[in-house]
This record gives sequence, structure tokens and C-alpha cells, in this order.
Amino acid sequence: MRKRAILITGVVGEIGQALIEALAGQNDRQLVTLDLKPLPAGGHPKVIHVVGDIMDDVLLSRLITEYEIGTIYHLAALLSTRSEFTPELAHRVNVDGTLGLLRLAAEQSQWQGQSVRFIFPSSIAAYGLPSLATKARDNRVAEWEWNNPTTMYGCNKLYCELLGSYYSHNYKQLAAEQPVMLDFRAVRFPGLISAFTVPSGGTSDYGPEMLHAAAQGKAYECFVRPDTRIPFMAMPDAVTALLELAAAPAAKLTRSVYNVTSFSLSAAEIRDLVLRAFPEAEITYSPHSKRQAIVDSWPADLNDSAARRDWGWAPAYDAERAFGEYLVPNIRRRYGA
Ligand code: AKB
Repeated sequence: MRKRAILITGVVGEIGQALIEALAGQNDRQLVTLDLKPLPAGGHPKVIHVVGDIMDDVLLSRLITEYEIGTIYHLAALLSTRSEFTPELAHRVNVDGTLGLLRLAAEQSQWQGQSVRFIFPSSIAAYGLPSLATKARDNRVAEWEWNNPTTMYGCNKLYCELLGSYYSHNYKQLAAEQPVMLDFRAVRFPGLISAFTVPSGGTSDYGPEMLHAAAQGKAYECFVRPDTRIPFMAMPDAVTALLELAAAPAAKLTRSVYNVTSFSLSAAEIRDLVLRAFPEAEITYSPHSKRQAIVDSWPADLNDSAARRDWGWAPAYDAERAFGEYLVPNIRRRYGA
């Protein structure tokens, strides 16, 4: 008899490390995690970690002979800045990797006779606003607006949302017998800020980088203009969003992709919050025109009313609480600042 399990891909990334702690604390299901890298600090007592590639079909087949996977959190991805240096690799990882897992989840749904739940973090990168004037006018975008990403990562996320919906509702729609469909659910995250990890390869990274640099007494050159505004979220709220969406009754969901957000800040406002905690910090601006253009194409705020209405989404951390109660105290402890 195979053991019921939750599979998390890309677990060594920022979201994965926070998600493991939350799932390990609340679940008696076996957690099976997959990443190209080993788990930091030698592993986690409640987790079976597999070092491997999501593109390795033999490895995935082996996993499903050993475990009956009921939920997949598919976190593995190359982020926006990194993807622009290696767009074809990004496509392979972000799209082909997701496609392989969707197929696996679809086949498992049929085999088990019940839907496998597929939880997918998408991103504000799925949006692409054409100008700063439009960004100022259409300040709080809804899920269906401005789906014109300018980055490979944004294109990948948007397309994978569509693939997820296809595998949920229309997979093999002309086959004689309708298969049991998987249950795909996605959140579009804003920029995420963790007290415990520093992101790499993203374009919203200036927020967390500014704070982590200040706590270490390092000077920081912000790569966007002071007036640049996008939405952000503290990592505990990001984990809550994934868990709540995964737990929501299917009958309540009216969409497969939901915006979620907590607070919108300009780079200057982030700098002010950082300086309030670390008054000696040296933070200057040296905008990088191409990264600036990417962030300028992302919305200033997200309309997350569908998530609030359908599954009770409500962030616990506004900007004051995120910095005052979560980020600054934990970062101070981390760096002994
Ligand atoms: C990135 O900057 O690429 C990510 C994202 C906004 O999805 N943090």
C-alpha cells in the first residue's frame, strides 16, 4: 500500500523553506520534497527529501510508485531577472517542468479516482502594463486585466496558469471517457519578503535586499527609482495564502487563479522603513534601466477581492506590522544587528 504524501518541488527556494515549517507543524501526511539542492542544515526530521530534477521522468515515476500523492505544491522556477539571461532554460524549467508535473497529477487523479490538488504560485510578473501613465491610472489590477507580460518568466507563469486550467477542465476532452481531472489552484503573488532567506534572481529583490543589507551594515545601491511602486507581502502571509487556497472547498472557488496582496510600497517608502530600524544604513539609488522597465510594467497594486470573497483571504501583516513585528526583529536576531 502506497503512503499518502504531499509533494513540494523547488523546496530549497524561499517559499519552500517557509512552507515546510508550516506543513510539518500541521500535517500528519508524509512530506516528500524535491529540489536540485539538498535541504539546508542537513534536512528536516518530518521530510523525505529527494535531490533531483523535476524534468527527470524516471525519478517522478519512481516517486509515484512509492507514494500516493494527494497534493502538489509546485514551487520550482527560475525567477524574472535570472530568466532573462537564460530564456530557453527558463522555458524548459518553468513551462516544461510544470507541464510534466501537471501530466503526472492528471494521471494520478485518474488512477486514484479523485482529484490531485495542484497548488501553483504565479506572480505579478504575469502582468505587463504598457506605460507609467497606465500604471498610475489602472492602479489596482484584477486578474484578467493587462495579461501582457514582458519577461520570459511572466510569459511562463501566465501560460502555466492556462495549462493548469486546461488540465483541470478540458484534459483529453474528446476521449471516449472523461478522465477524473486534477484540481489546479494558483495565486498571483506580489514581491515576497522573508526575514530568514534572501531571494536571488528576481526583479522585486530590491525590497528584501535593502533590508538584509542594512541589517548587516552593508551599503546598498537600489536598482530602481525611489518612486517605483509594486505590491509586496511578508513570507508568513504567502505561506498562509498557499495553505488556505489548498484547503478551500472546491465549491467555493469561482476562479483557478487568484490575486493576493498585502501592501504596496514605493522603493523610497521601503527605504524609510529600513532607515527607521537601521538609521545608519547607507541606501542609495542607481537605477538599472532594464530591470527598472520590468518593474515599471508590473502593477502598483493588486485587486484581490475574489480571493477575499471566495476563500476568506486576509493578510495578517500590513507594512507596519510586517516590518515592526516580523521582518526587523527576526533579521536583527539573524545578523546579530
Ligand atoms: C521576481 O522578481 O521575479 C519574483 C516575482 C515578482 O515573481 N519575486
